[in-house]
Amino acid sequence: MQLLPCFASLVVLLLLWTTTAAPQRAGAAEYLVGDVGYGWDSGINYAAWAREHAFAVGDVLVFQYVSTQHNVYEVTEEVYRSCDTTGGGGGDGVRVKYTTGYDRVVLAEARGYWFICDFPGHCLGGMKVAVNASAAQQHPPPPAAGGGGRGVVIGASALPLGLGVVVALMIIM
Ligand SMILES: [Cu+2]
Repeated sequence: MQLLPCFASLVVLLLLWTTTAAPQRAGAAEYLVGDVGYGWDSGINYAAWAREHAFAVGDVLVFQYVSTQHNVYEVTEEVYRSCDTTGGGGGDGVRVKYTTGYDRVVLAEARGYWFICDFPGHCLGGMKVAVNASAAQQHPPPPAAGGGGRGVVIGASALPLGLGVVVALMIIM
């Protein structure tokens, strides 16, 4: 009769062990803006796309597009709203211009980022995206150089520990 609760605790312990020792996703995330099949193009709701993700410092945005038809300007929030890159109030509000057709933008700082396409009419037509990179680590930091990943290390050390606890509990019961 004592077998059942003992077995139950064993299952619980094993579950605890596997969840805590599961390999973690290391490093920053990379996001293809607009996702596969769409990319950076006209007629896509990038506000909806951005809402689906939680961006953090170190993450990378990839803009994929036909370079003769679009470009990517990182701009101020003001220009993002007005779509006016001609420079109404002093500076033109354009931080960086990307034009290769495959641009990787690292979100290096914890702040808002605003991107538009500067081809005539595209920004006004909705080809713009705003993301906010949070300082809080959404992902574990990348492993140190040469390391094979934290998950492996944790798993290796947790295995004997987890087994030890299970065995000890079985003896007690
Ligand atoms: Cu465009």
